[in-house]
Amino acid sequence: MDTTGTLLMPPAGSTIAGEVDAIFNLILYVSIFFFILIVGLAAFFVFKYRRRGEPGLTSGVDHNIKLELLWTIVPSIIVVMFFVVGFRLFLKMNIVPANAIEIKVTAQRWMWTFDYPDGANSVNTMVVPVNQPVKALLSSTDVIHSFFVPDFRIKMDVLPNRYTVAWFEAVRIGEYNLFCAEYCGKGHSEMLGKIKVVSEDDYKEWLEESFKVDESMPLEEYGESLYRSRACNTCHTTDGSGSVGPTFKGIYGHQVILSDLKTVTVDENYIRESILDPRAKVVAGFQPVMPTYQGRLRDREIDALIAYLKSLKE
Ligand code: HEC
Ligand SMILES: [Cu+2]
Repeated sequence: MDTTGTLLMPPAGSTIAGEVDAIFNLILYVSIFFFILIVGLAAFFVFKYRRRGEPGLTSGVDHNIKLELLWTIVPSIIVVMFFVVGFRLFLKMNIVPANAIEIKVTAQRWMWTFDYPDGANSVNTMVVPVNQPVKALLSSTDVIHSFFVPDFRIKMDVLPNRYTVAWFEAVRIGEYNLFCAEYCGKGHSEMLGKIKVVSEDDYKEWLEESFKVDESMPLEEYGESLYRSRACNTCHTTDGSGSVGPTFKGIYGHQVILSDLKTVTVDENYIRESILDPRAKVVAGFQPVMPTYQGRLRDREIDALIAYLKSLKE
């Protein structure tokens, strides 16, 4: 397997990537060949038949059947060939192997959430086993995003109110970039994820671990890890500086002014409500862009986040 990559693309990292590259290169080189041929001939004839002195007699030749047949049939065969190889790969990229592991991928401004078959989940890092087909079942909670993994040569729109599917089989252990390839607002360029390809055993172990850690960690510490793993940090800081959302520094016990100019004191219930139903009370001066975590955080996780916010004193 070629692992050097090209000027345009990183090394092929999935079973279909090599074929995508082959077809891309085929079309690219055939196009370059004809570009040079046609533009070269056009330039040559412009020069050869340029006007010289007084106009003479015009040539009586108006067409050439053989030449016209040649330049109609040859390109037709070439484009039909492109269609056939392209369509075969298109089918391959769209028909998900029956033994694929299904992982639910949820896009929202501006993060990715992954839900695995047996209840584990992760944010912004998708963990998958190597040499195993993986079906990503995609949907969005807000606007259109796009699931793009250059190493795997897959890109698929992620829509609200509709499911789309992308599948891949990674061929090498490693970490690959996941981009959102559809402009989705202010944080679009930071909507970065990773696809972590691990061995079959490591994958199983990871699934088990992901349940264990949170039961044993102290709440405050667990909350801090959730603050990062649940991507709260993409919109909230803990050092007092402003971001998309208000800073968490010293927030607990503070009075906040809401957009309807009422005042509330930040306590456990307010934090809980802010996480589960962010639009119920919107802080004055901020856009109501926080996604709801309803159904996405367990009670212990919410408790942990509350404990963590409490610990961020001024
Ligand atoms: C996409 C950006 C975004 C993400 C991600 C996000 N928030 Fe928010 N959050 C906001 C914005 C904007 C506000 C202010 C507007 C509002 O109240 O809805 C806010 C408000 C809050 C408030 C009320 C703050 C105050 O000063 O009264 C809390 C608490 C909160 N978020 C907690 C969280 C937690 C916990 C997470 C992670 C689990 C999180 N947020 C993830 C954008 C975000
Ligand atoms: Cu996006």
